[in-house]
Amino acid sequence: SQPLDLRLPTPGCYNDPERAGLDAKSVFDGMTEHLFFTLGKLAPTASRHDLYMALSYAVRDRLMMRYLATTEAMRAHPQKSVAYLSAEFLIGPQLNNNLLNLGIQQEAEAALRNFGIESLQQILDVEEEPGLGNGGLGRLAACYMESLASLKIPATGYGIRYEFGIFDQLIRDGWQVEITDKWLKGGWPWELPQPDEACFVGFGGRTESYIDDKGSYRSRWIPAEHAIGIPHDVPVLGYRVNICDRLRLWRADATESFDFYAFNIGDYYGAVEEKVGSETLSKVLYPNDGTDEGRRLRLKQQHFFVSCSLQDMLRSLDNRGLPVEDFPKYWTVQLNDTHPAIAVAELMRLLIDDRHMDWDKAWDITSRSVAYTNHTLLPEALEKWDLNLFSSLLPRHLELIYEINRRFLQQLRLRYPGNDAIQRKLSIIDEDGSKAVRMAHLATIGAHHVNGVAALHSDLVKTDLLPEFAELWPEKFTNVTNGVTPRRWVALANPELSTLLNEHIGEDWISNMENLRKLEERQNDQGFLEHWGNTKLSVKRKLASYIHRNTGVLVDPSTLFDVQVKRIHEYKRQHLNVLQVITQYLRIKNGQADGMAPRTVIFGGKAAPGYYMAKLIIRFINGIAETVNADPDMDGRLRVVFLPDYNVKLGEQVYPASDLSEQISTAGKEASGTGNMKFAMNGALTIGTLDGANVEIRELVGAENFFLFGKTVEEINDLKRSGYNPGAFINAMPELQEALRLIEMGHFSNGDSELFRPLLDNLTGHDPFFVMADFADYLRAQEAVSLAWTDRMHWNRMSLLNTARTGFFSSDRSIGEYCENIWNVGPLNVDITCDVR
Ligand code: C3B
Repeated sequence: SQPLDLRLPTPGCYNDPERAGLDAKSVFDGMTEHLFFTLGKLAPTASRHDLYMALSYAVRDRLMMRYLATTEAMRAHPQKSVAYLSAEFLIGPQLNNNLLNLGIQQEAEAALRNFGIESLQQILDVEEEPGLGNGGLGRLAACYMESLASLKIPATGYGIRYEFGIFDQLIRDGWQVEITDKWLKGGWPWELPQPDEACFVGFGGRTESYIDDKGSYRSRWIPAEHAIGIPHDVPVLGYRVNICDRLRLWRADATESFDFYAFNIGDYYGAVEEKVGSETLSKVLYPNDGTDEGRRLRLKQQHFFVSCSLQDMLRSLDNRGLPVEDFPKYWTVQLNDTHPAIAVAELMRLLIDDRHMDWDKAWDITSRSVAYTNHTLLPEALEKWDLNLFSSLLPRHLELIYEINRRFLQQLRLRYPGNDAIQRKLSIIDEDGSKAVRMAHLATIGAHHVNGVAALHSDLVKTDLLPEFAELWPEKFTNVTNGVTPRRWVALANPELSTLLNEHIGEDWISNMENLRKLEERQNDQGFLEHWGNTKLSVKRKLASYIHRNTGVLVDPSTLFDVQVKRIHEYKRQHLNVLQVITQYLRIKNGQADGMAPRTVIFGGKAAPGYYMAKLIIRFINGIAETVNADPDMDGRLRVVFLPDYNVKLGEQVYPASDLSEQISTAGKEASGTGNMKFAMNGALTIGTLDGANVEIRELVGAENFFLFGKTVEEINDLKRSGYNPGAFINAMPELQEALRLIEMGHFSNGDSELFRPLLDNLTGHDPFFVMADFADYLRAQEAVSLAWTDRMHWNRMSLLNTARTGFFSSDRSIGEYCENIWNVGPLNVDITCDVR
């Protein structure tokens, strides 16, 4: 077949914006065409949603040249590509990001004016975001895809196209109410279904042995049911580059053969049931963040997307005439936590059963291709599958896992003769209690590298989580501190700050965040610091108006915006923050609030629907908010706001408008955090514990520009060992006693003294996350915050230094480290006649 001539559609347009379709007139023409032909609408009657769709299609057209050029370059000159396997990709709104990366935000705005729209924002507001993730882990995957493309690394993000993403959160009477997320209802213009590239996946059934042509015994799997995965591709454009990577999300369909069979024997309803059953596979995202639900459907989802993805990678070798043996030369497979860990067994199965490879060869290929990122130490988050469930769903995989395990345990016996304990401890099969498959062990044994997500976390993976594995294979274990993309989280989210930065240090920081260091030269420039403060204030005004529109609470933008947005979890300790707010409330009430900074305390985040304590914490925040905001004594001094339905879009409004970032998890519990980075880049100061990436943030911005408090990992462990008694801490703090007493009296629950009892019992009983132990020091650190706020120039200087010194947390740096230390991949050069400007 003729290779695609990408030069044809736009001849000679190199560096000519008009011919490249990137000028306002071309964007307008593209919109007009799509309104007419794609959407069946006439311009004068088009709604904002129509215009959003038309603009999105026009922008998508402009990605296609880069997308196809990338595919073509990879076909013509194969090189190693990253396969990022993740059950979640929390990509956020797409339109503005693509406009920014193409460099045509102004052109789009100009085009929109011809349709009577004054600002791009009016159209951006219409966009529905795909909530295909819970929180940090899913958002990290999205930042990494953006950085991969910006660094010109060929990559595919493989995941699931959930029909319903993370639920929408409403607040009713202070409680969280979950609403189904119908993100596809208006049509989503950013995906390209590719039914021609569908893959089959089996489930259940049995295995059988047979003798192959060469007379050797082999095993094969006879699944009881099948599903089809239809890829839906989302182009991922990098910042001002020609390459365009992709996100390949699998949607489950029923297999036709089964439908037809049942139909022919007259069992029409049986056929429909099968169809409904397999479509359910990609129906909904599990809304638990960091806890293992252990449900059959979830394991099915994991195997479904992993199998489709690996088949797709193998097929890409076949299509280019490359030998299967070269798999590790062309693919590096990254497991984003253990959710895709079944890949170790599935790749073995595909190589051994389908490609008839022998064990050693298949294991060599698998273990040279796969690497694993651990994102949590919480025991309840470490995936374990009940053996019966596992074998009923994936009988062939279990056989392979037994063999992987047998060989591994043999290796252990040689290394530690007579040490049965270590075998039990490291075995993939957990034999304590009811038997289970430990996915972290499977991933660790199958991977060539295992990394944690912040320096402290990676150390704890080695010392606490997998110490014996780390001793066995020290070179396998490494760290890659998380990062976030400066395009979305500064350039897009904070245009006010971006303009200031562009004017004073140039635009280079957007692709090289370390250039923000140049700001340090301005740290003693009074005029500049004032400008810095005013920029923040103008962003805070926008958030204040959002808060008023969405919650009815009026907040004063000149107060200190003290913000905690993240999933609601006991280890993240939103309740510690609330208790501190109650103390401030009491001090104001008692006339002891001299020197206290006037604050607006803002919360946002979803709780897993089955996590009772987290939902009660939301109710608690809203109870306090109601009492505080209704009390005239608090006017001008204290406001408490809970922002419903926290998501990427809302995050883009919140981070830039924050003065203080609350990163107050119990030391050792938050693997990294990434919100902490977004706040700091946007000039918020952190109040935080020595946990996750907070440690590195503090080192980089300087201890004097960070409000540290709380017990260290060692101190927490000591407390645990010596028998922690929260009562002792409570007794030493009269203010804390008073706060607890008020809660108990029903002061924040309209006299209901039972409402928050489970929370109080938890804190005063065993207090598993050491809230009481850290309270006094937290209060002290908050007083230091108040004091610092009184000297505004000094505050602005600290804020500036936070921005200047957090370039390290760009996901470009993280991805650079993965490429260099784990993946061994390099950039792809794509030549197209229409270079972006
Ligand atoms: C999260 C961790 O809780 C965060 O500390 C970390 O920054 C991010 O991952 C990204 O590494 N995490 C999550 O969101 N979901 C999980 N199941 C496990 C970890």
